[in-house]
Amino acid sequence: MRATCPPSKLALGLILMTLFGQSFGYWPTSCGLTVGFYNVKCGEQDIEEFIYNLVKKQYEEDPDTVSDLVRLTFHDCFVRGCDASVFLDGQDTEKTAVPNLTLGGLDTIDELKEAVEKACPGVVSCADLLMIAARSAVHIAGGDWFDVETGRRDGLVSLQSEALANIPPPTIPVPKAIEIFAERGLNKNDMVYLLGGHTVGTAHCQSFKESLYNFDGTNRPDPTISSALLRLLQQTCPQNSQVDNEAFLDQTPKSEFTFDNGYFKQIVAHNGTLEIDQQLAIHPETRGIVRGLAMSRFQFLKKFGPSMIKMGRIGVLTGYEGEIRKSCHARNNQATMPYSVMS
Ligand code: HEM
Ligand SMILES: *[C@@H]1O[C@H](CO)[C@@H](O)[C@H](O)[C@H]1NC(C)=O
Ligand SMILES: CC(=O)N[C@H]1CO[C@H](CO)[C@@H](O)[C@@H]1O
Repeated sequence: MRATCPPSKLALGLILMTLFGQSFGYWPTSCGLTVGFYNVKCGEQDIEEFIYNLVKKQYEEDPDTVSDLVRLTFHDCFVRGCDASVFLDGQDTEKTAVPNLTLGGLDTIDELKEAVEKACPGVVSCADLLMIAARSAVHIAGGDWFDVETGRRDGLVSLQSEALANIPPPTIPVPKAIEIFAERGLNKNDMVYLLGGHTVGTAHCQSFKESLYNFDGTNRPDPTISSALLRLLQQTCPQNSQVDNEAFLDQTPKSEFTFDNGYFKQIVAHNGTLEIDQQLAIHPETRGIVRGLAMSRFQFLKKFGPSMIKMGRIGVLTGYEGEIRKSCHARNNQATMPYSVMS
């Protein structure tokens, strides 16, 4: 997978920026992506603002919108790059993988795409739509604004096996997590900032039940979880119940769908819902960064956007690669080839 951008493209981007940046009305940045790629492509319509307003309405109706969209960017970008492959329907596509059983926001994306197609048909890729929508949601939920890079095209391939191999389980050890982020051009700091995405949303019992009753095969709970949180999570997820309830990732009351540093404050207080959350605050490689963010909301909000931009560069398709899908859950020409034979 192309984790980072080839330097030649970056250099070319810089030259183009100097020569033509002004006249095109956008700044080429890197990986063939640019800030404001759609500026002159939808007539009078400012498509980023158009998407922002739709997301605002959706968030007001259902605050899950922010957690759904932010998590989708992670699942899209970590599997085959940010190419909207996470949305494709079909047998054995990414979203049929076990970690994807709980992915929300697919309807939200369909609604956004339909509206965008009416306003500016055939122009905006699903991969860019997701990034613009997630940035909008973060800002609406209290986070800092960041200028997203755009110009991605949509991929034609989506494989369940790749989702299974690339989406880390909640029990992943911190050093292993650092490794898989590094393979994608994201350093340890980026990883911690991005995991700050867990300041919004929920997890299902199946994602943390082992920590409550049989941590690491010990037949005991995770000894590092605070007793107050352990009690709450055990109530939410009784040992012998098959019901897959949900618990908040950020335990700060009234902050479950607000973009702030509440998550970092909570994990420092041993209140991490997932094992990875709990470990992030404990492991010597990451605990210093976590403590810094727990002390400064300003610092976290400032750092999150730039790391999202970096994640947004993973394995992107540009130029004549891929396609601009009309509907996010299907390739434009479904008849051409079965998903599994393409590469
Ligand atoms: C080592 C890396 C990561 C692991 C192991 C991990 C794991 C998980 C798990 C197990 C859940 C709960 C799923 C469920 O039970 O419903 C979850 C939720 C979530 N994750 Fe992560 N995650 C990681 C990184 C990220 C990153 C980089 C982002 C985004 C920047 C992110 C954003 C989210 C969000 C927003 C939710 C809440 C979703 C909802 O409320 O529906 N995660 N994550
Ligand atoms: C930890 O979480 C529990 C359960 O939500 C809560 O009662 C407790 O106040 C939290 N601790 C802190 C320091 O906020
Ligand atoms: C959201 C989504 O597509 N979920 C799918 C996850 O996988 C199961 C079976 O593997 C499908 O039935 C779900 O539709």
